[in-house]
Amino acid sequence: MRIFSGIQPTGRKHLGNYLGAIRGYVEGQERGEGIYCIVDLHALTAGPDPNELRRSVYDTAAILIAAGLDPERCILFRQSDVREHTELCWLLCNVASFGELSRMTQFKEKSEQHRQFVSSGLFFYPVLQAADILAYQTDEVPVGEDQKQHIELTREIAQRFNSRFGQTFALPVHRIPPVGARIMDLQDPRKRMSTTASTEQGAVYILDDAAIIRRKFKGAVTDSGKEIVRGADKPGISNLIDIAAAARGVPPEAIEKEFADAAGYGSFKEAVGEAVVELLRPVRERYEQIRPDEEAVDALLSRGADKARAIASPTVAVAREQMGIGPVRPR
Ligand code: AQP
Repeated sequence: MRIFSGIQPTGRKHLGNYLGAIRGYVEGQERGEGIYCIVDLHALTAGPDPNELRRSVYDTAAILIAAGLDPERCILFRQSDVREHTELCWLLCNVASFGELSRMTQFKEKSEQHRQFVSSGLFFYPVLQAADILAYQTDEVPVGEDQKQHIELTREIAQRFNSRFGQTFALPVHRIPPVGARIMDLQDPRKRMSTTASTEQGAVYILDDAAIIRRKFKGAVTDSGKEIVRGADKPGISNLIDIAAAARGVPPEAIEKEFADAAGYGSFKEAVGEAVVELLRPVRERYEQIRPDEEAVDALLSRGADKARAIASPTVAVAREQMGIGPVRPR
């Protein structure tokens, strides 16, 4: 079982990233061969400051290790260190259609956000993601719900490539956690908690300290009524129930039962905040020990890249060959 996933570099990874994806990475290294990549090339699509981008790769690596990734048991690396990703991306661009890329929800949403300059990098984002995944003959991709459409596109591209040029790529499936696949913004629970679109109060960051986390939950927007139950007309409470369930590792029904007699939303919000404080505290503490030693983090990313390259390179060589790239070979 080969498990692969990529994550954008930033020191501001949020609770959605943690519950929707990072916990799945950690669990993945128990079940199979986990390969995890910090996607600095994808991050270029947001036009980051170059020095900030470089540093944020260390921030993310330290967060992932603090959350439980063990570089001795999985492969953790920086995307740009393995050039095979960009080469395969270009090969796959010729197999992905303009129409299907135009229909990607993330592209439509982000091009709205960056209306003054929509880069073609943003348009090709899912093709680079497909290259990341397919280069490793991936079986499973742990992601949050927002990435489901991109994984479906990856399968589509792989199938098309295989039928046009011959069997080359494994077809990956996405793995979405049963609870926590779509954590919503605390201030606007109809919107996904997001690094770029959420306000400071709407998102809880993995590195927020306990007082800030408590304050954000205290101020979380709730709904009319008093019942602590999930429902389409209760997006705020439904989100808080899901967060509490995911943080404590119990089904949402158990949370509804536990708080069935609660006097109101106030004490429930406090309890959810407390569960998240306890969940994130050890991660933040380990992060503080790991992050200062940039040389050590760099060395492990670079060892990870060597291991990743050794896996990706033969697949990309086959893809080149199948497409007719390179010299004529004697039969
Ligand atoms: N709100 C969320 N709930 C559950 N999972 C989520 N993920 C993102 N938001 C939520 C999952 O986190 C993983 C890493 O995401 P990413 O950093 O590569 O970027 P993203 O998916 O585009 O989401 P972000 O971090 O909020 O960034 P922006 O603001 O740029 O969209 C992915 O598996 C994702 O599904």
